[in-house]
Amino acid sequence: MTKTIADVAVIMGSQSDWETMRHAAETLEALQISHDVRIVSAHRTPDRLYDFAKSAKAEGFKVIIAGAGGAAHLPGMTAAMTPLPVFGVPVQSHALSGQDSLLSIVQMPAGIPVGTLAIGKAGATNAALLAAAVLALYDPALADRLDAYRAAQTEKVAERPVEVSG
Ligand code: RP5
Repeated sequence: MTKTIADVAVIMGSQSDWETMRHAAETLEALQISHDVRIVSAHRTPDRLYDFAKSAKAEGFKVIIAGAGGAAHLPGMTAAMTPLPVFGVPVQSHALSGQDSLLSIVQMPAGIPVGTLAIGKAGATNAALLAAAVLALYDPALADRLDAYRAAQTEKVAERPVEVSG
């Protein structure tokens, strides 16, 4: 297992999840939050999952973002093996448009929490923002960057809609 010093681990079940999870990584990048991105499949690489989750805290990670699709047990299995906060991103599946992923991740029995975000890009982006909010509690400079990110977002919203031709 690769060792990297980073605050946030972004893991996903498959290379095919990257198109969604890249939005988490890009948002972390925009906020200058150190992160490490890995493919960890709960069913195809169970030993890798075990090694990652068991050592994540000792490696120095503070928050884990886990994205998966279909029978998406990656976030829940990860949360079961680490005391770190885990945010789950349901990746949009072909068969059921991500509803399977969403329900698999959100319906954790009481005792092991996974903070579950929206399906797809919005969820990946918001997982990064939620990770940022957690880290910002103890990092005033990051808190300022997060405030600036939100202010820039607010600035972009026009007061009135414009006509769109077509
Ligand atoms: C899950 O199965 C992955 O998280 C992915 O969303 C889905 C499909 O994986 P691939 O068949 O594209 O590798 O494990």
